[in-house]
Amino acid sequence: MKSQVVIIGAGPSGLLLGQLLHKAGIDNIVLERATPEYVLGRIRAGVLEEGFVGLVKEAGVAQRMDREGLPHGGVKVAFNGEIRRIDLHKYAQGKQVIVYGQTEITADLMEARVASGAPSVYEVENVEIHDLMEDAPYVLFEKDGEQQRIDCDYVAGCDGFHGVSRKTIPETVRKEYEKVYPVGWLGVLSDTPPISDELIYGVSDRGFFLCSMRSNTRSRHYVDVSLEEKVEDWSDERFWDELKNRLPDEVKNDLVTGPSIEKSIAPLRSFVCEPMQYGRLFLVGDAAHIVPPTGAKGLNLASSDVNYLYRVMLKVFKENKPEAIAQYSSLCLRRVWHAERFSWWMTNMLHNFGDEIDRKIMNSQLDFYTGTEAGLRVIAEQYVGLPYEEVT
Ligand code: RFL
Ligand code: PHB
Repeated sequence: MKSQVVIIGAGPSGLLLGQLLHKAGIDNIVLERATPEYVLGRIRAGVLEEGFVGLVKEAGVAQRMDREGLPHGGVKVAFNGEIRRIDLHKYAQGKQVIVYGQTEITADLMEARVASGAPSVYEVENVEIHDLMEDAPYVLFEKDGEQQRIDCDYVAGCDGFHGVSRKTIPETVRKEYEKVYPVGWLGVLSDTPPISDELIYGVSDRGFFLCSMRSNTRSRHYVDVSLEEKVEDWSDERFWDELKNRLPDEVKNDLVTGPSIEKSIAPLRSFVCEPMQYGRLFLVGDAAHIVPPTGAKGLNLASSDVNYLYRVMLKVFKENKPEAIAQYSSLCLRRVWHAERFSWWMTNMLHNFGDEIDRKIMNSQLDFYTGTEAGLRVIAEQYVGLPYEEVT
């Protein structure tokens, strides 16, 4: 087989990139280890920046998101038993975020790919990437026990944190930065109405909580738990009690509880791999970086990489400028480190890490950043997402 670009991984990064390239007439094959059902069963992000939304529109896959996505012009933060609102429209130049689940976006992208006729191979095994420093790299994989080969020009490693792409970059070339936090987020999805029409991030004496949503009838809630906790030990009743105990009095009684549809614990990690390009391989999304979910940046950062790689590929294939690939890593990493910093900072402010004096200082930070014009602008501009830079 032959293809201009081989995309490893059919998560949101791989599928969005594939759709954009296909639309631009750049042929690509997507290779995915899991089944489509498995990919769609993962409950993850829910908040999309305008940059992501614009890219999904450019890919021609925004019809359902435009219909069902919930525009949010504000977000709330609770601490000291009080709730404060960050007016995103006011403090981030009219910008907003869209609440629309990663599951839905992935389903829309999968459907669009099938309709476009662009090739995808699911349930592949033993993917290997070869000759990345040569003009003609190739990818080997097994499907139904048989090895197959794809000759290509470039490889996009969209295979998440545990994928093969990053590990293909020699250890002498790649540098990894990592921080693991001492808690995880226990998340519950339920068909219950959200407690508020906007997200509430909060910290209480008992720890962090987030009241989020997928629609006006489906909620997504989180509380932080120690890393030793097992999801099996959290009955629905125990979860709702814990959440209720963390909520400020003014909303406690508005909480509607119900059976969970999904329940899982996600670890909190900051991780970056530098560089994000090695010869003809580009790392995209979680394959290159992880942020703790507190800033809602994981998926949005993946889309910023997709944006840069797509525009670099347009330069290469449509303007015959192969030298354009040299800017990919530095363009991505600038934005990556900004999002890493924002997510790390939000995580520290909203969790009970450190000793008593750290907690007091974090509390004062929350007061400053949600209580002054200067502070509100700093949070709002980053929450809606920094703009993408131009690719030359
Ligand atoms: P994904 O979604 O992990 O997709 C990678 C795909 O690659 C496949 N794969 C392989 N395919 C072929 N060969 C191999 N050797 C392969 N190895 C792996 C995998 O099966 C998978 O289908 O990465 P992508 O596309 O870069 O997308 C990134 C986002 O998924 C991620 O940033 C966010 O979901 C992060 N994240 C969250 N972000 C937010 O903004 N808000 C959230 O609330 C939020 N919650 C989460 C999260 C990530 C979680 N993880 C990674 C465990 C909750 C969780 C639990
Ligand atoms: C979610 O709805 O799952 C969600 C929203 C915002 C975050 C993290 C997760 O920061």
